[in-house]
Amino acid sequence: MKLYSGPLSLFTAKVRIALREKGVEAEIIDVPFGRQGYQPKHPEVEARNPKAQVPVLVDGDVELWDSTVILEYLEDLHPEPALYPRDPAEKATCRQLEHYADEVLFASIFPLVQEVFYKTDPAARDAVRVAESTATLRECYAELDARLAGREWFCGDYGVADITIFLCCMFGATLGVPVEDTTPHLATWIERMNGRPAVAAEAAEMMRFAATLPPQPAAAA
Ligand SMILES: N[C@@H](CCC(=O)N[C@@H](CS)C(=O)NCC(=O)O)C(=O)O
Repeated sequence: MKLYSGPLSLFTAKVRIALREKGVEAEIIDVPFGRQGYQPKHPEVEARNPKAQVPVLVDGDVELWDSTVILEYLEDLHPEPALYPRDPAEKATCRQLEHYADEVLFASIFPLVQEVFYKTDPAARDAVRVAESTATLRECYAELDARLAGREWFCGDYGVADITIFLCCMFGATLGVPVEDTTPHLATWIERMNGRPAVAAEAAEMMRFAATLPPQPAAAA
């Protein structure tokens, strides 16, 4: 099994954590990535994904793109330990929360990626855009906090919803919007997530890679 992987790709990290949790060996092939973004595109990713994005999983004749599709394939192939609830309603809720994290939570983080990660010089950032995204992200944290009240994990046992939401919160924190004590259920859940070896190992690896990146190149005069 081969995984075309972005070292700092949140969507690939979902798959890497699932592989670790399930103890599945895969050859991880890092695509080019830096402060210039995903350029040049890896030729195998361009050839196998019409959207030319990571992650892409190749397992013999099976070629898959999109983290959600890949996670479901891994679950069918290696049902234990389960990362989705078995109960249909809980499973649908888990998928819904994953979709929420991918499409809503991440949408409030992406402007921060553009303003904070890609523009290492704070003077170059659009302060209004940063403030608006920060406020939207904090609203999302408050909604997630309310949902977690009285629960250990987001739906049933630990699983895909937790992994996906955690990665968004981790990105939020590294981009200047950490989960704070004002959302205590979410803060406690983050600690619980950090206590999982697969999650901690993935987070440490991403931080190590991020530390190797030079600041953005100076603009040409
Ligand atoms: N819905 C897709 C999103 C994948 C995605 O956005 N991948 C990013 C990296 S996190 C990418 O490859 N970006 C490069 C590009 O869009 O050109 C998934 O869940 O896999």
